[in-house]
Amino acid sequence: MTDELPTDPLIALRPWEAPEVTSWGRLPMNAVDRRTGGLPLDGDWRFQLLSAPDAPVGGSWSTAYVPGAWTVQDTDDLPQYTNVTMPFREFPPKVPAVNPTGVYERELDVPAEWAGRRVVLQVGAAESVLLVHVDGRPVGISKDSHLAAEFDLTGVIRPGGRSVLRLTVVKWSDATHIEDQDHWWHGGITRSVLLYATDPLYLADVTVRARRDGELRVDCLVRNAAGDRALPGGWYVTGDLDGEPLAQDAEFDRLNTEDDRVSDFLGEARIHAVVPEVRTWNAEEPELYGLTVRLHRADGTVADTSHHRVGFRDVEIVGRDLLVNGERVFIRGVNRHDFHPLTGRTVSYDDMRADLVVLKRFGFNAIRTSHYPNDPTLYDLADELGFYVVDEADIESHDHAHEIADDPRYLNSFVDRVSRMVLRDKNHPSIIIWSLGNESDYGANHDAAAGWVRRHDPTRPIQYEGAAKLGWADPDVASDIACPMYAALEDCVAHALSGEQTKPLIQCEYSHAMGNSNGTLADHWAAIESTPGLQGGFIWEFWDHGILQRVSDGRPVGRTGAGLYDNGVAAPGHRWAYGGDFGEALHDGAFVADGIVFPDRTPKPAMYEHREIAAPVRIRCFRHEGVVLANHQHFRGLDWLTGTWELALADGRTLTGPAKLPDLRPGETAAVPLPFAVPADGGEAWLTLRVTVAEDQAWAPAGTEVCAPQLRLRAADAPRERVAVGPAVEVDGEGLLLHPLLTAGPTLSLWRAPTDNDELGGIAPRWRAWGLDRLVRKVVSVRREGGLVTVLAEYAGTVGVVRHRQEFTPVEGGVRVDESAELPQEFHDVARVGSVFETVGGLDLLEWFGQGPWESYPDRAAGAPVGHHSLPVDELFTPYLRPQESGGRHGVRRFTLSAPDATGLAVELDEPRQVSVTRYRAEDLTAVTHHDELVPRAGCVVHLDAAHRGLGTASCGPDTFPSYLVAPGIHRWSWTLRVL
Ligand code: IPT
Repeated sequence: MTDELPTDPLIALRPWEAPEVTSWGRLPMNAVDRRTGGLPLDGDWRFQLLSAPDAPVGGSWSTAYVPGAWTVQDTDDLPQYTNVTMPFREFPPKVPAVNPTGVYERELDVPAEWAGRRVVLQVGAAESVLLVHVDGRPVGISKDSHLAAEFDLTGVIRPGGRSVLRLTVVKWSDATHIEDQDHWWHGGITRSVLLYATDPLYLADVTVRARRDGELRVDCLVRNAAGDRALPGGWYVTGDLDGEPLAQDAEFDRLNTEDDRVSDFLGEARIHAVVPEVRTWNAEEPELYGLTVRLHRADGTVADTSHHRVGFRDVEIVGRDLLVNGERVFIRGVNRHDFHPLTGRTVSYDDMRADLVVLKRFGFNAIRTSHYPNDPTLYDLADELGFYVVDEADIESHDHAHEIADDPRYLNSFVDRVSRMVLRDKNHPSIIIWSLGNESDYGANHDAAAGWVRRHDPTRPIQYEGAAKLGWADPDVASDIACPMYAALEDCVAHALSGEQTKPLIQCEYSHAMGNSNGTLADHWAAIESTPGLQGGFIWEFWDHGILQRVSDGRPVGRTGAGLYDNGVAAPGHRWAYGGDFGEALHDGAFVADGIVFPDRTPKPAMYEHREIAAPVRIRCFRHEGVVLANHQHFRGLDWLTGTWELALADGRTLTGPAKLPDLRPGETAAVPLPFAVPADGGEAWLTLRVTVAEDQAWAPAGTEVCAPQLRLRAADAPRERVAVGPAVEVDGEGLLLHPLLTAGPTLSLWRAPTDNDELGGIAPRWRAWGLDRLVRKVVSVRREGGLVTVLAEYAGTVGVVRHRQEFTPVEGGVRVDESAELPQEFHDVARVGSVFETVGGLDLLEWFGQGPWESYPDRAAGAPVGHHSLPVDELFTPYLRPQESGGRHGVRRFTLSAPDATGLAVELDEPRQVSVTRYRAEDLTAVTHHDELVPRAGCVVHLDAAHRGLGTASCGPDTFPSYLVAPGIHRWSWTLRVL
């Protein structure tokens, strides 16, 4: 830095500490989509990273790839993760003097054929202030890190000539204080850069409104050379829909043009048509029409063209219901960030499509673009694949929310960000709600932005959690939706039943997916589907934001890391980095890993829970009608689906047969025949309808399973009596069972490696205080009587003692273990009560009759049907980024653990129990912080639980429900161990 005032006016202005400067020289945002080539400027640029925006640019350049954050491109400015806390101490609008600033430079060869045309530079996204220079001349400034900025370069560059384009990106600015979202901090140009040319006479904006009755209105704004030249006479606009000219039926109005002399520099025109027998758009059947709008010169030649995909649909709020095409649709939503484990923020078409395909396959129909406008392609894909979108403006002032919401210096930026989002995205049928931002308190700046939207786009409701929380039914706040975050289910239900509800209640965030989580999701949906006034919500969140990191040098791998991960796990020598892993002094740890998919988009088990809860087809049993099938969709028939019946019997048999789904409209039900007779014998019987896609869908090939609803047709037989046969079992001096296949006999376990919910919800610290992680076992007595051996032991914690009794009875082929544990009142809420033992190595296959095949827990067991399942032991464990309790299976009746030669052990449980078979002891999991540090044991660690605490969502939001807690008092359980 020098003491002299910088000569460059863009630097001298210090726009990075001037909130009232939202842009300079930037063109108005618009929704025109020309889809014509232009000149892509993506690729390697000359690059240097300065320590501050006013530091001199040196002569030594490296390269940086555009689009991409420099924080993952081998610079010394690495990613940092903080949630609410700002990464620096300065108060708004100030920022630290040390302020990483990337200078990107490249040559621009401007095509000679652009002579006479208007030339525009588009920078897709830059974080957080963009300064543009061409050949050293200042051209513009832009803020708003997740929306494009366009600059008119017509008079600045010379067609046929070569210019030097410099984009300077300042990382910290006044805008950073309103971009305090909960994800990684990065810097750079994170979306594509493009140079394009238009005719001097051009479409400045196109607004499409298409209603479900077929009415189509297209409003066009027309300008001449950026509005500084008068419009030529005689111009007009035409349009066609799916190739059919709209002109014949269309009424064409040229408003405010030279005819009435209202304006000679801004042309306004409207195409108005009614499409007969229109195919309407909804998330289930996203019917789109292709609209082309053409601007003609007086001689009929085309000056400009814009392409749009139109979905005819209505959104309205009637009473307390949000209606799409008159239907009260359930919002099965998720919050989605633009995230990628290699690039940080930059996402490709293929990535976004893959995101949405996964969501569709798992029953989601809605996305909140948390917490900023997502990449523009996301909305095209949402239109095409069928999602309801809450489009959210890039405003989160979390750490200084209260001060900023009413700060007039930030007024411009609030209105700017909300209005630019609406101007860009207004033509997407998928967007049904505008959101004013996230976690920014509520102030006059929000009302100003809401006022702008209400005037510009009266066709969609607005939501803003910060306003709604002042009163879910308050008519005076800037939110048409009651959109709380992490509200208690009972409060939502109470509100809906109170008679006071005036707005749809759709939680903007609920069911926090951090680690092993999403307990009680089924309870939420049971309430939502049965309580008028409740309409759904958006799970927090889609991604675990783990950045792929080399363990050797701690650096992000960057763009070239494809293939260095698989199935949710980073390749050896790599790991998924979370907060703190890049040496950040200030960070929020693993809170950034809170998604329902792993960083490589591998679904977590909770996804299957969601899939089942969202099932389009449900079955139930009526004694007189037999099996009844119901269509739970809002718009679609069942013709796109087919199915297979599966009957699992406790005796090991599984009968299958094709299912013909009846032709049902939404909401209809019908009795359906089974392709087999249910055998009179065989014990407990479970009927599953495996529903698959009949014909290829845009998001799933034929054969993809979409749900597997299940019914119990017959309860289990009464348990067998215990008959002692054979010699007494052997126990050691400590009263521990000796068995050739066990390396550690069964002991009592009250502990699990705390989940993120256990830790952050405050339960695990309490467990540790009680000493549950280090209970001290003491044998009280070992009694031998007949064939029976009874062992009494005490397990002492810091505040209480648990009395544990084991009775070993020799039975046909093995040993039966009857256990009881008496928990004192002091241990009133523990992780589990059950047995844990360890096996010899080599038993690598688990086969079980119970819920599966994926991981399930007492309050997350709706998506795992009962049946005969089988998986290698190594695949039972879910590789949560921060190791924690994992791999459980709910409702297990019996299992075998076997070696390839079919030797091994078999366990039969007295009733369906929570079981886990992994390579890790709980303390192995708590000893490390990342999955890659785990060293699997040769044998298996087996837990059989009489009771296991639900998972809940307490890392952010409500804990599990009382019915899923493990209470004090006496717990009893029995199991039989046999050798195969
Ligand atoms: C809520 C935020 O909106 C979201 O960005 C994320 O941080 C989430 O919590 C937790 O992961 S805000 C919370 C303080 C209620």
